[in-house]
Amino acid sequence: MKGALIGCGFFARNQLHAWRDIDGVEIVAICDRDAGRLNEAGDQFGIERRYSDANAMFADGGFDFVDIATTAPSHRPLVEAAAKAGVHIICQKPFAENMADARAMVAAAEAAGKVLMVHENFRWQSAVRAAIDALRSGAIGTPFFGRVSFRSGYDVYAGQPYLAEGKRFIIEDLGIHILDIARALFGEVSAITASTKRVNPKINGEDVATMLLAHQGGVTSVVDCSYATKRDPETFPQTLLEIDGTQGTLRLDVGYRLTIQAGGKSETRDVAPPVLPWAERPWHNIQESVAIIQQHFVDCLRKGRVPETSGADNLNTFALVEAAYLSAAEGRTVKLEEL
Ligand code: NAD
Ligand code: 89Y
Repeated sequence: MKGALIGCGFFARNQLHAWRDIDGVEIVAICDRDAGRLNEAGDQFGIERRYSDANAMFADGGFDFVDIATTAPSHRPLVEAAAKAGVHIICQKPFAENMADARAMVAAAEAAGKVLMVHENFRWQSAVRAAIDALRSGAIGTPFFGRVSFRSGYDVYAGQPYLAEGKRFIIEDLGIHILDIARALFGEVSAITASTKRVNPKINGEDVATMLLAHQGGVTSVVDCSYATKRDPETFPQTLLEIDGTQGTLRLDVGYRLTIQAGGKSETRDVAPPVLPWAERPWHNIQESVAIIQQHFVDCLRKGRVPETSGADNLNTFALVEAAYLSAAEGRTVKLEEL
């Protein structure tokens, strides 16, 4: 299976490492408008075909899928070009800049008969996945309350300076993953109430968001995110979980410790992710999930299955982002059917 990658920036390095480790997959071409980044990635990963223009790369072809690792403004034109070129697609989050673009991208891939997966990797983190599996196996009965929490003071702006510049920040960039985990755990959402705040005066968007979700299946969850939390231990990039069910409780605590209490017993497991050979702490958690989601994409293509985080699935996560901003702006609960 041959692939091409567009966007050789901060995060793409992880994706290129992960592709190199997947059996039977080769990245044969890369593209970036920035010549320095393009050549650095090409030299590091030994990729000869290099393009500054994605359309020229699509015209030359010779690959089965494209991995779009650019930021959101370029996603729609690149996904549409990929669909036109007849290749399968992985696209980074945030999937789009608005719902209309997101829906158009899903429609373009469907019309071309190609697989479109969003690189929504947090639900694939091994610690989070251990919690999802335990919950789905009925370990604590039927859940009725959940808290999905990400609070940190880590300097994300150093590696990703654009995060400090946008009008929107934490919900669109990070909350999107945490909302997606809430969906993976508790199902679709009927209504959301959100409040946001900017604590760091040096950025333009919000760096704190607290969201209350009413899930269709009856769970109430709190999704809280902060990049203004100065605390020891610094837990970046761990997502913490508190889930109460009819038969017990599940907690994913700091240090990747998963505790399940049910039937009078308490079991604590270490679900820490491995540090892959090319990974480094504290990013190893995210980096491992990149390898897992890319393997999932390849497995789905080989078996003719729809990826768990397909473009169509991600419309519901992206709708939560839009609904959260609307709720915070208008100071009201937003029903998802409004979007
Ligand atoms: P970046 O700005 O460092 O890199 C993006 C690169 O894309 C740049 O080098 C830019 O020149 C190139 N580019 C943009 N538009 C292009 C176009 N039309 N054609 C060719 N090249 C183009 O950004 P980043 O920090 O690497 O983030 C990329 C995406 O990855 C973002 O959407 C971000 O949210 C996402 N991200 C995801 C995770 C995750 O865990 N899933 C983590 C970090 C970042
Ligand atoms: O861009 C973000 C992401 O997707 O994961 C963490 C991050 O790099 C900073 O918030």
